[in-house]
Amino acid sequence: MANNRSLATKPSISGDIGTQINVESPGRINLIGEHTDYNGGFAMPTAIDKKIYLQFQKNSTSDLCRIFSTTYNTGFEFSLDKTFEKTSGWEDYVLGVVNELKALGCDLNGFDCIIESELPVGAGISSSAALECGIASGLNSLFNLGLSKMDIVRLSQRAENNFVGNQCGIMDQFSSVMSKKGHIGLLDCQNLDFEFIPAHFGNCKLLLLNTNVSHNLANSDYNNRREECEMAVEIIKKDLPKVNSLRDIDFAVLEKYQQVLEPKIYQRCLYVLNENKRVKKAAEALRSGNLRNFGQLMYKSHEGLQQNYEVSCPELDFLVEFSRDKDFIYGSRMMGGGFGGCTINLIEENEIDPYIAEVSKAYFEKFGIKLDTINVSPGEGTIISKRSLA
Ligand code: GAF
Repeated sequence: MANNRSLATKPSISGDIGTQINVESPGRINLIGEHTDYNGGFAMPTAIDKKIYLQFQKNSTSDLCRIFSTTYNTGFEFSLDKTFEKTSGWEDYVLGVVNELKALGCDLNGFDCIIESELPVGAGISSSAALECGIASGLNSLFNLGLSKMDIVRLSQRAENNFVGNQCGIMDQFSSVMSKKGHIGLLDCQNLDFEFIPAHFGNCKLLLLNTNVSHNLANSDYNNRREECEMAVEIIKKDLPKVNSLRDIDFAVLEKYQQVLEPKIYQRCLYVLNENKRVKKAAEALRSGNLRNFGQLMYKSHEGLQQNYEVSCPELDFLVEFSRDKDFIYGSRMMGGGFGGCTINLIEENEIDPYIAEVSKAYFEKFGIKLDTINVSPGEGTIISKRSLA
């Protein structure tokens, strides 16, 4: 097969050919604004201090590429000259990016890449976007391709849309590359404005609770939500040709179409419009330091995702409900695409340890599943460094 021969041993990036490129490619969190990105709406993501680390070096071949993950002690190799076959594994994120680079006519040669990850897979903190953007950034530097950060964001998104088959929006790739340490971004997904708001959370911290479930229809259900929103836009556009996304309609317009749209589709649209409104309020709450208000908006976001957008699951709902009567938790909601993964919680720092013990016990008693926890803070977007080898 052309692209998925396994590579059992780590290639040595030892130092005899040219330059070594090191990339730190972070995962992301999203405080509020879920499933709004592909609807041209608003979100509040940031990169985090947990990352994928990648090392790149040219090898002496014109087309052999060797990729090795030290985290999973496995690798694969592929030839640039051959057509890539999909594997349905992590390899697809690498191959998808290389495919997009080839489609742009980039001049690539054989290379070796070693990957180490501290991002759990399936937790909803975008290990996939981190891998895509890390590969794209590393190859851009290694082969002097001259791509801008925005080119890298877009081609990584295309890799996921075209090769992996997940019709994701731009939020994950954008925040992994563009974030600023210590800030939350207010991302306008229509014109890609990114306002940095200082992440002043007072005596609170951000805590992720990983359900450790990933309900297996995640990709198809995600794509299906996107299609439902696009169907609504198509219908409304017939009368209002300037409408290109749900961002272009307001509540009054949506009300007019309530009888025309299927009830489920109307419900999806209503969620998106409400969520956009919440994000703007949340940005204002963060700017003015009103964290209680911010937290309440997180809870409302979860309710919308659970009831109207229907992308939550019992495990996520349990964790959010469990937090509700705790005064030291300001807000809690599912994060990311849904159907599993993490909740994000704004919680008073000195309550974190006892809360983890309490919620982990309750979660295990209910589902028989171990709860994982991840402390996160807003980190810098992609960091690239070069080392010249003698
Ligand atoms: C996933 C997607 F990749 C993002 O584009 C976004 O839509 C998110 O789900 C939901 O907000 O992470």
